[in-house]
Amino acid sequence: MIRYLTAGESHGPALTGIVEGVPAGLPLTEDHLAEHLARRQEGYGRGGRMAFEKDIATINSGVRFGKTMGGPISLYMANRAFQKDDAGWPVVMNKEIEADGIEKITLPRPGHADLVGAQKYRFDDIRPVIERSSARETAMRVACCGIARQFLKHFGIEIGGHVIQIGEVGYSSWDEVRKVSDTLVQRGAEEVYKAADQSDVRCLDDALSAQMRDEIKKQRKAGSSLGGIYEIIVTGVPVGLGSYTHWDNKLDGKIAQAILATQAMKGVEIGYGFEAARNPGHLVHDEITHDGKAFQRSTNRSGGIEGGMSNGMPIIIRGAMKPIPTMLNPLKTVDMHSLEVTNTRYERSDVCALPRAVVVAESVIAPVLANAFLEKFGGDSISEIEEKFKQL
Ligand code: EPS
Repeated sequence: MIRYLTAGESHGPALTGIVEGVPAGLPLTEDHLAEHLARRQEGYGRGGRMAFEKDIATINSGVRFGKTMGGPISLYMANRAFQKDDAGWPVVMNKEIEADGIEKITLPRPGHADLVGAQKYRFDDIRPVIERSSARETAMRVACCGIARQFLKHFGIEIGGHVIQIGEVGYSSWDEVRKVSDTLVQRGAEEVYKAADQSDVRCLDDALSAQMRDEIKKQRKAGSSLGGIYEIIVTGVPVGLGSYTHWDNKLDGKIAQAILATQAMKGVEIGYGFEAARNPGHLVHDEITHDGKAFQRSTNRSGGIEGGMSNGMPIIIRGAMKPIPTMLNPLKTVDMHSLEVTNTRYERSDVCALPRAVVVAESVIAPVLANAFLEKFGGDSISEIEEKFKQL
């Protein structure tokens, strides 16, 4: 099974990742990881930091002659902000004593990990919480998950996402969202993300893209921030990934966990999701057909998952991201030291990270799908897995 761990702080020297459980013989180079890392950095609404970070993951172990060796793969990614923005970090990293002149951050931002993180770990300074809870960590997540994504691609499974709503701006109705989604699955997920990448808000509709940009501009001026909804499509999925036999084997449950475990995510649905709750059964379930070769479904309202298992139809996931808690226009908070009621203080941030978060969401579900695939067709090497997969 593929497992990964990331380490590193937002303004520390680097992010590190370890990915284990990748079968031997998978073609893998730094260039394979670079594609999605670069995509994650593009998007309207991003903050100043993305102008100078150039995320490149260096592979330090587990790969030889461009192929995995079956052992742990370690990745390294430098933070350019380490030089540019000291944040007190270079000075205090390897000292046991508290350095003079390093200002403590004591104003927790509503909606952020700041206050609870400081309470939980008994910090009198929010800085350590900010550093590790920051979405900077998603850069290494995309790199680690890029390996699982490369594995899935090898077996014809592609993942692609696009934005369907930013703030109030989005497709006019559920029917429209569904129609867009139905057309997209015909194109295959790789084409979906490549087409979405043509828009700097990652929306496939040009008119909507322009409105979304205006909405972000408006909230930037107002000193606020924006979230939204995205859709992720997975194509090429074989029947039977996941299982109905135990709660923790269910593919939809695992996908939901991966999405909600991503910074700022507040909601997830699969297929008709919440819409299924508003409709009677005959308008929700997908009728079963057979084309002489295989069972099919006449529609894909279940979003490719029935009973916690992939049913061979494309998997459709929608995720909701909240607006970023760091805003130019302050909210009320309480100083952790003086207990004085005051305003939050602004730190450099993105106004809307949703277009970039789509790439993170595409990435985090890759290990989930790869593991469900390995559970069914698993082996120690790619050639062994290929043999099992061909028998399907
Ligand atoms: C982030 C704050 C900003 C973002 C950062 C996430 O960084 P900074 O505080 O240095 O301006 O740019 O995202 C990234 C650096 C990234 O690579 O995604 C936060 O507080 O979560």
